[in-house]
Amino acid sequence: MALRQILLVPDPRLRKTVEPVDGVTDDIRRLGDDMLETMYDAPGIGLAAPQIGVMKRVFVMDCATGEDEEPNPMVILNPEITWASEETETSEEGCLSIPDIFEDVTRPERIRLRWLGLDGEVHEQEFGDRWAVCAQHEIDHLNGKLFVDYLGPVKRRMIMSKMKKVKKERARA
Ligand code: K1U
Ligand code: ZN
Repeated sequence: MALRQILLVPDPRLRKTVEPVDGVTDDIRRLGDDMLETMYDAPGIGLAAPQIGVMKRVFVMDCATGEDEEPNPMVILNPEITWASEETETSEEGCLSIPDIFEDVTRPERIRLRWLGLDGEVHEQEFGDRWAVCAQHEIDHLNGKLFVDYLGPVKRRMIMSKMKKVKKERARA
């Protein structure tokens, strides 16, 4: 397993719609392992492949809270939302590509997700709570969308200009 570098905004790769995977191969299994290691190390509760520069429809997530839930790492290939609730919920989101910024985003409260698993089987399951929020955030990444796109233009521009400075500082360090 290897830690991968997480891209920061602005980066054109974070604005692309990425391609489905053809199937489960050793490379895809390795990618899933690397993404989980990178996500836990960050630390985060999700990570999408384009965030490490891999332009494939793959994301990982583990929204189990350390206190009362066992770790539940999930590797999700070619996800599709097959149903979303009319009820919405607003919750605070962060992004490993936009570090140290947390803002409220409103999304459907529950979703039904269909995906290809590393076992080669198609799975379908309903998600709520943090799992639903995280899956929607990660699928947005696969379509080149970021959580700041849900904010007003003034807030979004402030965040993007702060991120340009952060990237410059990190490049100098
Ligand atoms: O996709 C990403 O950028 C990862 C992101 C996922 C996410 C967080 C919150 C709401 C929706 C999606 C993160 O994991 S940011 C870090 C974070 O939320 C966190 C880190 C440590 C412990 C708990 C949460
Ligand atoms: Zn993100």
